[in-house]
Amino acid sequence: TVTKKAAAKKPATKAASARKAPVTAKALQGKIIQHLRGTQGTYEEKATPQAWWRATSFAVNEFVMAGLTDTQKTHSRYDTRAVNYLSMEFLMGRLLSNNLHNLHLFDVTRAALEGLGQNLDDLLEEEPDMALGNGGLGRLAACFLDSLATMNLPAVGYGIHYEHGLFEQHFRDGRQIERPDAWREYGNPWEVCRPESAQQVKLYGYVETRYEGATPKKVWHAGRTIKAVPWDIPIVGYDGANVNILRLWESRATNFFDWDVFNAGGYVDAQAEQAQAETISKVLYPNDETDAGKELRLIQQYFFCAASVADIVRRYRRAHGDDWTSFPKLVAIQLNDTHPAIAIPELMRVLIDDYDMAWKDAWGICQQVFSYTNHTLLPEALEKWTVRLFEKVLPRHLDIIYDINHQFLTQQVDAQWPGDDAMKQHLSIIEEGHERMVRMGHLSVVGSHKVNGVAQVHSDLVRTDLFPEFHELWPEKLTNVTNGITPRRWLKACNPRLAALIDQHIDADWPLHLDKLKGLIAKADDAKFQQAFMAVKRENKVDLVAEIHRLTGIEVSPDALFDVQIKRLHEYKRQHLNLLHILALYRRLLDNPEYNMVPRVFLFGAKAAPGYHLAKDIIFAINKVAERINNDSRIGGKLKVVMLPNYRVSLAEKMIPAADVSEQISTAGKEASGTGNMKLALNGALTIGTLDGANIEIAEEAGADHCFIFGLTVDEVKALNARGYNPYDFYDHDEEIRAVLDWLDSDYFTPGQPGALASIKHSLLQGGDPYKVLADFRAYSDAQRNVDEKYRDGTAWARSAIINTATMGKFNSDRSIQDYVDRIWHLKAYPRDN
Ligand code: T68
Repeated sequence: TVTKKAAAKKPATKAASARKAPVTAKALQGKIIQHLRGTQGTYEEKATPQAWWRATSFAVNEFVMAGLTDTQKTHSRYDTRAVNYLSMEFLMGRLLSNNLHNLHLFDVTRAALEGLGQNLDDLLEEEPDMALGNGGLGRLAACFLDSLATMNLPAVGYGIHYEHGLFEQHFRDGRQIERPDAWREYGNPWEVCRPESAQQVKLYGYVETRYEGATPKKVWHAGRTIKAVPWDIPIVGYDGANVNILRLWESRATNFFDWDVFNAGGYVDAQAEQAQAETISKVLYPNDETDAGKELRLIQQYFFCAASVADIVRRYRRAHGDDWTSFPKLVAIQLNDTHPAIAIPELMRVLIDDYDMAWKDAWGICQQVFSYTNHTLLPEALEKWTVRLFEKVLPRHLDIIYDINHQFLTQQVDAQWPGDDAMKQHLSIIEEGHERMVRMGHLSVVGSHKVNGVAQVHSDLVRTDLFPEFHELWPEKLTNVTNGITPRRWLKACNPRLAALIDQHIDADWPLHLDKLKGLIAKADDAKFQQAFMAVKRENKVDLVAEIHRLTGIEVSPDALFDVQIKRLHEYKRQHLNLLHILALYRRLLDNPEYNMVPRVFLFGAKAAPGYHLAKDIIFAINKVAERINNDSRIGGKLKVVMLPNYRVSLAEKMIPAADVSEQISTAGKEASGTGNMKLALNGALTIGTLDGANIEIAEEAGADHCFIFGLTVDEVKALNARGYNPYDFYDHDEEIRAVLDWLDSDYFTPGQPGALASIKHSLLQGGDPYKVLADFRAYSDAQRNVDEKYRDGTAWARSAIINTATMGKFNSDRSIQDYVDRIWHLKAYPRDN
């Protein structure tokens, strides 16, 4: 065993290792063939592309697993402090390309496959996306895992092994159709099942109070027990760094089925219990930014939190037994939004009920261990559960929450605001009303030592608008960690041409030290570099043109400006503002065929929550407007509109490198951060955006001359709301706004179906335009005019594009993780011994 002192001597960083592949092409060929024959049971002449992809993944996995073993040995040898990242969502995308890049195996694998008559790019397309998330929140968790491994930080991601990830999106006559996602229908070469680490999770039942010793003891008699089976996905750090794990829990029935019922002839009944238990990890809820309050969702949350807490406690006890003194020194638990907040009362329950710890000690541990990240201010996304549901599903946890709340209100709140009952009601974890509710946000704040927002403006609003009294009570608790993205996936792997160009001009270790991109600023005025940079962009656009054609049959020109809006469909993200502007351009072109504009392709990618009707109507409208515009010969190909189906991580990887303009046009104060904004700017797109979320910090880094900022600010939105916003002011007085809204309401875009697109106009007028689309329209249109003008000046555009790439170093997720380490987790790096 190694003493703490020895552990402290461990170097915190390792010099970037040689960038050499750990294997020759010849040896790798041997491994691929071995897997093709030995694990896939096929052979070269017969193998399908699927089988080649699998065999290649298994060959690469040998290196992954070696790194995993070394890392785990290192962690256990030094008894490391680790962060446990609890998240309902991990939007991993594909793993092969990323693992190849992070292991420096990409080129050698390409060569090995070439020798076998296979093309690596084609095989990469065989891998289904791991779409176990909705959007930014889930993708952020995936980027963070990449950074944690790369930075040699001990970390485990905990989540749910959904059988079906986010639905597959199709369009039928322009409307979104959902189909189940079946990412592991044929197995997944990266995951390892760990039956030895399975856990039991209890649900339902009742709580008995036993009066035996000095203090009464609560005993939870659960009504059901479910088995949680872990699947581990190795997370490969960049450049020979650690391999951490993402542990995803699958639900199973505790007994395969009830033999008594079965023997009595009730085969179907016996299976019912199994089916019910397995429902828990069956499917990812496809709602972003809403809270539907469904029983199954609460059970999903508790299921993975209980299994994860049990696993964390098991790992700790393996080294420390019943001595809990080191627990808060070795364990940090990060709650990715309030979805895993139930882990707080669960750890309390384990410590108190299972290990007989005193309340005060258990609570002290919880507050040291937990921290919480807030990702939204939207009221409809702030989670609340009815007390009634809690009582039924988690009766013991409701007790514990009451106790936490009682202590909090009578001690902390009363000390700060003596006798102020209104304040108690306001801050209580329990919301009073005709139906009493448990406020998961309040529980998370009370139970955590740190709470962070995800961009500066968002964190400021968390302090001033969302939790001002908590901020007054605990001035040190609320902090900011601006989001980031991994430059390995979002530049090196997805944009190999740009990565190669960058390699020629700055140190090749920029994927570890993204600030080094600043070295490109000196090249921004260099005509040759500008040419090379824009040549890369153009080649990426040519690739995307082919993909667009393959997916939609629509032909677009790579010489047009590519204007890209990719994100979940939500009113606050304002895809309909983009659409109204497209309609305005179309109308200007029809009015005046000479209307002077750079040919432009408007590209969209977006899924709508299946129950979010207006969002689906906006998708339908975009598709219908696209159909009409793309087939209108009168406008001379100056305008094209394309909504690509089934937007997901792997499609983002194709669209982002080809984007000229990045649409970040949310209503100020609504987008907590955004991360697509960072990916697009890093790949040389110019942002047209509002002063919202991380756009503000992007504009600060790139400089105002290299973005197109427009629209109401957070304060102006507030002021407008305060004096009373009336969208008719704009409809009545702006002729163009009126014309395009009326146009949408006609049957121009939906021949024979008048009013098919009316819901959008309705929401913007009678609906009160809650997201201020009309108020920002004119400013947006003017900003788009500036985009157009700048694009005509190729040199100015190239210069700005280069400066965008050069200045995005701040948005490396390694920097975000370092902020978490410094402000919240206080972890130390442990490069693996090998
Ligand atoms: C996003 N949130 C924020 N939520 O909208 C975005 N919500 O501004 C931010 O950049 C990103 O988080 C990362 O911080 C989400 O993506 C969800 O997907 C979600 C899912 C379920 C329930 C609530």
